[in-house]
Amino acid sequence: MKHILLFGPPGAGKGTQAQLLVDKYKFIHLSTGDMLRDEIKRSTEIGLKAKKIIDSGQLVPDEVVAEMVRLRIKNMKDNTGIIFDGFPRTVAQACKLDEIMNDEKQEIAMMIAIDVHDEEIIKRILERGKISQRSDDRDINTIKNRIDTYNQQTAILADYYKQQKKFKSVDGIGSIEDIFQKICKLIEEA
Ligand code: B4P
Repeated sequence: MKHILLFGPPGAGKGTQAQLLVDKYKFIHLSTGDMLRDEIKRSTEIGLKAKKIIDSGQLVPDEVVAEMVRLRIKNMKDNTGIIFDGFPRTVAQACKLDEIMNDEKQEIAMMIAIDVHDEEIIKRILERGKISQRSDDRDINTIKNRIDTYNQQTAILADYYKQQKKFKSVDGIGSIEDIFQKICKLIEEA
C-alpha cells in the first residue's frame, strides 16, 4: 500500500493530478482544501472560521486541519493507499502526519512535488476563477498572498522529506497527460 504526498504551490496541478491518480490506481483522495470547502458549504463552525482565512490567502490553523485528517484516516474502511493533496502544508502538520501514520502502522512512501513558476500559477488560478465557485481564485491579491504563504510556510517541507529520502519532483509545465505519465512512472518505480 502506497501513501503519496502531492506537493507544490497553489495551482500547480495537485488536485488535477490527484483525480487522475485516483481513477488509475484507485487511491483514496484526501484533499484538505476540498474538506474545508465542504465545511464552508455546510456552514459548520470550522467552515465559518475557515472561509475568512481562505479568502485572505492564509492557512487554516494546523490543529484544525490535522484533526480533520486524523478523523478521516481513522474512519477509512478500505485503506488502499492515500493521495494527500494539499496536506501537509507546514512542518507542524508534517510532524502530526508522522504521528497519525505511526498510530495507524502506516508510512508515507514519497512526496512528489509539481514544479511550476509563479507567473503560470497566477494565470491558471485566474483562469479557473472564471468558472469555479471559489472566491479565493478570483482576487489577484488573495492569489499573491497564497503564493507568499506557500513560500514562507510550505516550501520548506521539501527539505523535511528530502532528509527522509522521500522527495521526488516533476516539471509541472506541459500537458496534464504528460505530467501525469511522469508522476505514474515515479509511483511505479517506488
Ligand atoms: P487547495 O484546495 O489545496 O487549493 P490549491 O492550492 O489552489 O490547489 P488545487 O489542487 O485546487 O489546484 P490545482 O493545482 O489542481 O487549498 C485552498 C485553501 O485552503 C488554501 O489556500 C488554504 O487556505 C486552505 N488549506 C488547504 N489545505 C490546508 C492545510 N493543509 N493547512 C492549512 N490550510 C489549508 O489546479 C489549478 C488550476 O490549474 C486548475 O484550473 C487546473 O485545471 C489547472 N491546471 C492543472 N494542471 C495544469 C497544466 N498542466 N497546464 C495547465 N493548467 C493546468
